Amino acid sequence: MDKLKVLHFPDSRLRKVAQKVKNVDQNIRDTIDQMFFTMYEEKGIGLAATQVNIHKRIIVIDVSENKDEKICLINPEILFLSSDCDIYEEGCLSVPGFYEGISRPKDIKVSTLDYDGNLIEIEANGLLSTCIQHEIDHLNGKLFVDHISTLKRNRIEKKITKLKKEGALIARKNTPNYKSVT
Ligand code: GNR
Ligand code: NI
Repeated sequence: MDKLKVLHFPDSRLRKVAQKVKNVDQNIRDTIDQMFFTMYEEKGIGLAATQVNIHKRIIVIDVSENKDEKICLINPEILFLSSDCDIYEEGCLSVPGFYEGISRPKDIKVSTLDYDGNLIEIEANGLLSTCIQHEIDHLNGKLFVDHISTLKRNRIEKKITKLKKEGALIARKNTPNYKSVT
């Protein structure tokens, strides 16, 4: 299977709002399989279709230690967000090498279609809650850096742009996606 290319901030395609999936057919399931493959290869705990330039409302997640608990969300809708928040150190495959503490609602409830096209509800807290919110943001063209100060965001944008120019960040199929920033 081929790894999909992950777009990097500040690519404007990361700002597109993804479209609802009309039918969970074999084509969609193939996309989901490729997204899981890409997410595991890139050592991410989640991936939104937007990040691989597919503008459909599809998310894959695996926050388990043994990488054996696949969760896929299609057309997710937030039903509940708690008023109390939690801060997690967030990273993003589209913002490689940068991490910031982000405050988000602690507990959430979402309704979503699953891999088989069945409508289900998921209640989440902790890292899974954070991850689902981070991924739904992607489907709406939003990134975790939008939750931090403009000063910090601009600094990150400059550094990533510079690394790309130097060729230190190479987004190509089947190659390591980036060298870490030290
Ligand atoms: O791999 C990832 N780790 C992560 C850590 C804290 C909060 C969110 C995430 S998601 C991220 C993968 C990614 O970019 N998903 O869109
Ligand atoms: Ni992300």
